Parts: sequence; C-alpha cells; structure tokens
Amino acid sequence: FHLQEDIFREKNTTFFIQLSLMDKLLHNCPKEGHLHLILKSLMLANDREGISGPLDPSLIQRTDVLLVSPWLAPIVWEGTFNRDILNAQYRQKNFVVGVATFAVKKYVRFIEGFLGSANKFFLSGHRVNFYLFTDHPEKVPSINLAPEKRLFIIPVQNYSRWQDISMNRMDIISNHIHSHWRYEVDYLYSMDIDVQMFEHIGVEIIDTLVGTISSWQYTKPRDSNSYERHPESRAAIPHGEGDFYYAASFYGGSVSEVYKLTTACFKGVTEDRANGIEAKWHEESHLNKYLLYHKPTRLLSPEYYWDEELIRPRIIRVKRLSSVRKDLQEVRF
Ligand code: UD2
Repeated sequence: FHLQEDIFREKNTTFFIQLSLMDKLLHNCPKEGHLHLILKSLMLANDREGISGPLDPSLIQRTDVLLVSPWLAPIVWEGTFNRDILNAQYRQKNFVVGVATFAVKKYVRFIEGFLGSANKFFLSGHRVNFYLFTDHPEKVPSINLAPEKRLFIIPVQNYSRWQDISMNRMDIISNHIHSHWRYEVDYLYSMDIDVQMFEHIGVEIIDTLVGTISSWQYTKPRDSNSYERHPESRAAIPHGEGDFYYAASFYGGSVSEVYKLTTACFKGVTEDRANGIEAKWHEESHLNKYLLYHKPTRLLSPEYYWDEELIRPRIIRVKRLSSVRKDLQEVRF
C-alpha cells in the first residue's frame, strides 16, 4: 500500500487515472477485494495532493469512502450529491416509481412503520406507487399518504417456509412487471418490509440498475463474502471472483432491467429447486450472482440499508433506512 500511495501522490495524477489504477489493483493485487483499504489509500493521496484537472475540489466532499466502482458506476453516500440539482432534473421527466414490498404472515406488523416512514422520506414530493403484497389485506392499517403517493394492496398466497416467501418475491415481481407495471411505472424498487426510514431517500437512487452494498460485507475481502460458492448451485460464484456484496433488501432500476433481473434470478431458484439445492442466502445469493455479471449502473452505500445489529462506523454519516430488530424465531414461524 505504501508503494501504491507513492504512485497516487505523483503530481498531476488525475482522479480518473487513479480509478483505472484501482481497477487494476482490484484485479491483480494478491490481497484483492479489500475495497475499503484500497479506497482509503486512494483517498488519502487525493486529500494530500488535491484533485487535479477541471473539477472544482469543493464538489468532491468525501475523501473517506469509495465514490465510484471500478466500472465507473457512482456509489451514493451522504455528501456526494446535491439533491436540489437532482430534483430539478428529475421533475422535468415526470417519472413514476414503483415500490414492491411483501408483508406475509406475521410480517404484517411491519406495514405501518414501513409505509409511515416511506410516506415521509421516500422520494418525497415525487410520484410513487407502493405495491404491497400480503396474505392479510384486512390487516393493512389505513395511512394518510401524500397526494403524489398511492398504495395498491395485492393479495398473495403464503408459504409455510419463510425462505419460500422470500425467494418467491422474485417470481411475483417478474410476473407483475409483465402484466401491469411495465405500463404503470418507469422505475421499480424491491424493498424488505421490516425496515424503517429515518432520512430522505431521494432521486439519487434512480438509475438503470441499482444495488445496495450490504452493511455486513462492505469491508470484507471478496473470498470471505457471503457468496454461494458451491458450484452445483446456479447462484455459485467461483472462488477469486466477486466484487461488492449486495443486500436483497433493496434493489431496483428501470422496469425493464428489474424484469430481466427478477426473471433470471427466479430461473436460478427454480433450477436449484429441481436439483434439491437452496442457495446459502436464498434469492440474495442469486441476486449477487446476477449483479456480478450484469454490473449495476449505480450503487447505494450501506446508508441505504443499515442493519441495526451492527455498530455504525463514522463513514455511515446518515442512517437513511435500517432494519427493524426482530426475534427471528418468533416472527418467521
Ligand atoms: C435477508 C435479506 C432478504 C432476503 C433474505 C433471504 C437483507 C437485508 N435482507 O433478510 O432480502 O434475501 O435474507 O435469506 O439482505 N417476508 C414476509 N413474511 C415472512 C418472511 C419474509 O413477508 O414470513 C418478506 C418480508 O418482506 C421480508 C422479506 O421477505 O422483509 C425478507 O425476509 P427477512 O427480512 O426475514 O429476511 P432477512 O432479514 O434474513
């Protein structure tokens, strides 16, 4: 790392040259995968020397985190964007965003917290359709939504195993895109219901294919990430491959890209089932396989899904959305 820092300290090394060096590092470094450390060395170098080129340095406000992936997709952190500028651009397009979420069996208890906080913090001032799948429509509390937000309650069957409820979301989403949503929304996001929002989640999340970096995995070397490694599974990622680990709790993108993603992932789930296999982290394993080979065009930092089990480090300046603590044994059975 000292050697690499020397390279980065060279005067006139532009930010983008540094990025391509980082890409090389990620692929060649024997201890590859430790994104956080590589990034730190990169950013420290930038901090000392300043960023050369036409960029106004005041626009780059974060020097402690990775701002762009090795394939040049932005990584969204607090302090890296101006929401007023983004809102002004987005408003001209008049998009509708769909949110698919499931509350099956005991998870109905999370509806109120989810919808109440999403009404306030999710794409505030923009058109959003919430699609809530539940086996208990009668238990959906009445919530006064903002005029630009709509709630659609869609009955869905339940499954005895929670893993099947979670995995079948991919199939249900893919079917609904095909039958309805492709005519109703421009972008679609899938979100877990057992979460609450605490800060604004705005149009900075909008892009063609969007994944959220898992709050559990963002500093881990790639070989200790939670990928499915058993080659028999359709979700398998070979050892030595992988970059970020994404949470299935929050992903999305344009309706056509989410259709491709959910269809492909559910195909993997179905083929595994036919072979008597269930991937390590269910549909999340299939999502990670898909996003490894179909790179997201935008990545959301762990601010966009923070697991309450974890101690929040300083780099997570804002907890926008986090899991609601739950007794797994009690709530899933
Ligand atoms: C992880 C993933 C989750 C999924 C799951 C599968 C994160 C943050 N979350 O969460 O997205 O991949 O692992 O292993 O990475 N649900 C019901 N009723 C049930 C069970 C589940 O409605 O009885 C729905 C509900 O919308 C819930 C979602 O499925 O939010 C995921 O289930 P979970 O939150 O229990 O899974 P968890 O926390 O292990």
